[in-house]
Amino acid sequence: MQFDVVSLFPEMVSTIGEYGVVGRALKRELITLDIENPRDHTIDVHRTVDDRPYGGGPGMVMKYEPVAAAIDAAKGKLPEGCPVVYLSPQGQVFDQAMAKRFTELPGLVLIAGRYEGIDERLHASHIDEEVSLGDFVLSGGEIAAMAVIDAIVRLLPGVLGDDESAAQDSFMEGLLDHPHYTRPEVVAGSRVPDVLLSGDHAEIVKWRYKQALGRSYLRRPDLLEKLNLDDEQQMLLAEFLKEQSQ
Ligand code: 4GO
Repeated sequence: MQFDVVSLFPEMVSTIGEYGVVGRALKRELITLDIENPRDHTIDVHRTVDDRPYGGGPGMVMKYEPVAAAIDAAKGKLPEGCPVVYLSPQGQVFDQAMAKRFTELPGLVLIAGRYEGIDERLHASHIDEEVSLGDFVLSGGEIAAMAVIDAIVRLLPGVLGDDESAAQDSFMEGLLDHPHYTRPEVVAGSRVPDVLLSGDHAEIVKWRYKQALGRSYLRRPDLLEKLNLDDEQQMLLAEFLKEQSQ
């Protein structure tokens, strides 16, 4: 999959390609990551990318032309039919389902805004989707674009190794993760749950699933609402709550 990010801070964005899972995917040529700086698409001597807002008020707005030219350049490098996504708190909220949908694409252009954002007219002419990481404000779209890329790349076929991708067991989908433990068996007087030391794989799978259900119920009831639990899941959750109260 090919990613192109439009950003005034290209070095900030390229760091995601230097570490971990995304770094490995880049090295193995499972993805490409390119960056277009609107400043390289200015034509005035001052290389101006921002200007004062019409109507007045504080802050600056990213100018139409340099951003439009940067998007055009990015699209020119990618296959036909790669959508252009603008990151902002006004967008549709990003989630795992959206990450999955994006993995079907040959590529993605992500626009990282700065200042008060981009000239509104870019939405009609150049932008296909507006996406938000959640209800908070960042000083730039770069970190949001990097998060979206990370979430997509780890879902691409062949990116995670066999042991890493166990975390994608489909029956855990839509739930919070279960607790994890590693050596030593006792730390600060706290023991690893016996079941995890039992070697009974079926019991361990069941325990983890029950924990995932229970944690989701307690911390994110909105997630469970969406899942419509069947009888067996209801029973496991009831067991969790009973054990919790003991
Ligand atoms: C995205 C971008 C928040 C998000 C942003 C978010 N803030 N919640 N700030 O995903 C326009 C200029 C948007 C700064 C950008």
